[in-house]
Amino acid sequence: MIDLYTAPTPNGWKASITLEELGLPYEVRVVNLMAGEQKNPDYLKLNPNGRIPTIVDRDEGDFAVFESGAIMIYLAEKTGRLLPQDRKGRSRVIQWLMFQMGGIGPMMGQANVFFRYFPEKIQPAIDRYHHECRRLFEVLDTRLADNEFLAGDYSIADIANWSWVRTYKWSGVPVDGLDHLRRWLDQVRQRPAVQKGIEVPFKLPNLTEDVNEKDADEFAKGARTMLQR
Ligand SMILES: N[C@@H](CCC(=O)N[C@@H](CS)C(=O)NCC(=O)O)C(=O)O
Repeated sequence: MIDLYTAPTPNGWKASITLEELGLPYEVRVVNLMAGEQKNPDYLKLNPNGRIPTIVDRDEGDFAVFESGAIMIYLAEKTGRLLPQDRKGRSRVIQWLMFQMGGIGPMMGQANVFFRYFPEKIQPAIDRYHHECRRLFEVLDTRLADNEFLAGDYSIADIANWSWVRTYKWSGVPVDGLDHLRRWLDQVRQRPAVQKGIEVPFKLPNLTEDVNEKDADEFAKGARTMLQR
């Protein structure tokens, strides 16, 4: 049994979708980010960075893993699935996973901060992150033109990138003209494990694939409090 400490965000969905895909039994522990629970001393013992997600593998002496990419690799290795075992295949998946960890995630995260959460609209900062996200989306689109998935068979690289890119409307980044990316977004969305994983720890109002502006304002107010911690 695995404990999953999470909240309804892209990094959280990376872990919950992976657990669902692998069919591993897990218990959800909701971390209320707006209330600052990610900074509680007990939680910091599991995740020194004070963020979600974290897993605790109770079958392995309560072994804790933080950082969503490290969690995905740990779970894939535990089961021998979603990450090839040959050196080149494994490297390809890890390259596209790192592309998400070092590029898509941080850039979309900053786009959200400047486009959605900052009370002041600093247009050059918004433009900078929107431009960089669009550039990264184009890299994915080019890759997906000749490949059904990012790195061979469907893998943790697809789960990681998909969990973020699906929120492109929230980040304000257009996907017009990126037909291969849109094909892949739809294809991954159809997977039953993905549909379950994105409802963990609970279903969000319309903030991801559709953005309802009233819900968006409410959410942005709460998210602003996190920027001060
Ligand atoms: N590099 C970390 C980033 C985790 C992260 O930024 N999580 C966000 C939610 S998507 C969070 O916990 N935010 C709370 C905060 O900023 O206090 C990972 O991939 O696990």
